[in-house]
Amino acid sequence: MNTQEYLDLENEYGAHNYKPLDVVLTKGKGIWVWDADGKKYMDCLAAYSAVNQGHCHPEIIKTMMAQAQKLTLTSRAFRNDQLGHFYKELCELTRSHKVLPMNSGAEAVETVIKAVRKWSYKIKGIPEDKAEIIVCANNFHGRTITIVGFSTDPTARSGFGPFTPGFKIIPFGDADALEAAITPNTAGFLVEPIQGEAGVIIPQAGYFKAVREICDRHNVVLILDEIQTGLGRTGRLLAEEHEGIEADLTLVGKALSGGFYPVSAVLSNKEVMDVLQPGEHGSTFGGNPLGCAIARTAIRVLKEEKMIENASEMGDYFLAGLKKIQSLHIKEVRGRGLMIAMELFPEVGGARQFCYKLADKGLLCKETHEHTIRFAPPLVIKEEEVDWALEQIGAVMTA
Ligand code: IF1
Repeated sequence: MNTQEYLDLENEYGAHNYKPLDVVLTKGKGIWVWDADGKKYMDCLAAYSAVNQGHCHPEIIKTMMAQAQKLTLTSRAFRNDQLGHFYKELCELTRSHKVLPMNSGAEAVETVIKAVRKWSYKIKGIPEDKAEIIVCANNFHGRTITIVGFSTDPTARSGFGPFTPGFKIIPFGDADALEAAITPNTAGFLVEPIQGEAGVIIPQAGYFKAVREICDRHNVVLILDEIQTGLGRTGRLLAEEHEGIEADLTLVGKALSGGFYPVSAVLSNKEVMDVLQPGEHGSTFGGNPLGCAIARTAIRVLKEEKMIENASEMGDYFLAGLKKIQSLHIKEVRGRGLMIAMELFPEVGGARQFCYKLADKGLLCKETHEHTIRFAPPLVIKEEEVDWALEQIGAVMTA
């Protein structure tokens, strides 16, 4: 089948809730993917950071095949021999006490909201049904009704109400606004260390130190959504390390499986997680042996193959290279590790045209909002490959 036939098939039978580039991918290996016509591209999106380990990582394939032939799903009505190991290895890696496994990122967010609300009633002593959770403007935490209910993006939320109450929105990067928003009923503060969908927005140095201190002083649980920033993307295992703080609760997903299978998790200290009693939360697939086995290998190769260090080095190199591109279109480049954004002047007329031009040259990336292009390749990218990417980006931006 050719590209047009695939597009026609999707358009006829699929819901139109996406507007993807018209590139039909059929194969991937490391940082490279191939389309239906055999054209090769560098993947500078990495499935929104779910394939940090590179496409079809051979070690993860091995684990997946072996586990798939043994046992895939038991439900949590019974135990399985992968879950405990997954818990222990993830706790040791992230210095957490307790793990609650789910599948998608949005489910991890929903899970943490339930846990924090319950903690606030049982332990903090907030009156039943009065808990408030503070979130930030321009957040992205997923697509469920509760989550889009506290989004400030009209496209994400319009037409989907009524929404779940109990959320308060403050500006991102403003510690005074957090202090001012806290009441005796505040249970938690949910925030991305770097706002991804908003366009890779990095807060000022010291913001999270101040946030940590404010949360401690008011006994407010600090929840970091590291679903996108976590697991090496920013050049550290968790983006919180750049800030010199530790969250009370951390959400991970995406790269937790290296892109093989939806696996997410809430990482918690003991006090919050212990409020959840049998029957109060769960998922048919959460903690399944196939997902756990895959995740164990996905986090092992991230460490063993020094992908986090590489993300730090290659991220600095990529960013420095982008800064050298002399183009009247570019307003700013910014990033941390391999989470990089190039913001264009609005007069240029949208970033998407450049994504198409880059695709022609064999580099896949995606605009976020109108005017920003995100570069976030798998963390296994090498220096000469960054050089090649910079050459293509330079050519397109200065043409
Ligand atoms: C889509 C963006 C990325 C996330 C954070 C939770 C979730 C996400 C910080 C939910 C998901 C995705 C989903 C994807 C597009 C995407 C995205 F452009 F919207 F912002 F990555 F940059 N927290 N992010 O970034 O995780 O339930 O999807 O597993 O198409 O919606 P999920």
